[in-house]
Amino acid sequence: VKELKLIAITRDVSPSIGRCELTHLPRVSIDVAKARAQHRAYEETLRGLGVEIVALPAEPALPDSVFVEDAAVVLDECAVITRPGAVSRRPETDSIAAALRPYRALSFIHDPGTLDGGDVMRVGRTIFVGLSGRSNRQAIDELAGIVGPFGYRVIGVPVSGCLHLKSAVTPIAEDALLINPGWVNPRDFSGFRLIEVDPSETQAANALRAGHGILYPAAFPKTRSRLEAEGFRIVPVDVSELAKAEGAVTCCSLLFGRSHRGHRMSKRGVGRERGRKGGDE
Ligand code: CIR
Repeated sequence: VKELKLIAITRDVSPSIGRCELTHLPRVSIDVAKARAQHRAYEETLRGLGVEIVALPAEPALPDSVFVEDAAVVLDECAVITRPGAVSRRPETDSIAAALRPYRALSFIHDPGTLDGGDVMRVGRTIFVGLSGRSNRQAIDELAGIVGPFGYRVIGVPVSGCLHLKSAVTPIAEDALLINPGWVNPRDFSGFRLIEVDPSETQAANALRAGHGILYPAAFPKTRSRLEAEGFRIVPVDVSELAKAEGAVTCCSLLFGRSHRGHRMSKRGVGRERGRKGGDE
């Protein structure tokens, strides 16, 4: 089988990251230079796994803009530009829409919907969306309307105790999920092989599957051992500075396959965006 080239959109760490949104952690000072160095190493690690990096310049006025995952949901068939739950993060989406336009037809989430990409987990043709402090039922319904025609089933799942659905559960194989059962109900994911984080490593459920490897924070050795014992190939990355901003490994990239169809060439593409209205987008 010929493999699809993977692309990751990333964005440099904002110099204002110290003013990031915080929900579950106390504010501590973030070393911007160190955060940048770790972010570059993260990009390098993705490159090592065969991923092409499309790096956007830092946005000095947008503290959380390194966390590009929250601004869009990219599927093979389309990309959905979100409307982030935190008001301070809404201006992040314009530049992400511009970066995705060469690759995908775009659709948009509208007021009163709010959606963070960190709440959206696709496994096969199922898209789980966390009902968190950031994402609401209206956005789930709107997303379902956009992706339903492509054959996706969208399921809202309650999340409590953490920021996003993907703080609590992430895919590590076609049929396997890494999960913290304290923050989501494992019964919402019946049918999957579930691997639980080590109970002493509550933040450890966020892993990023890329190519043949799984990018995984160096901070969680016990859960890493569990994963390796189950045969998963772990590629550790040190993301300690961005963790102070409540970021983990999935949130720093938008990872997708280069479209087979050559979206730029297709008549359905540029200039025929669905649901683009004026206003707060
Ligand atoms: C926020 O609260 O929005 C940021 N400080 C952290 C966002 C992390 N995003 C993610 O895990 N998808």
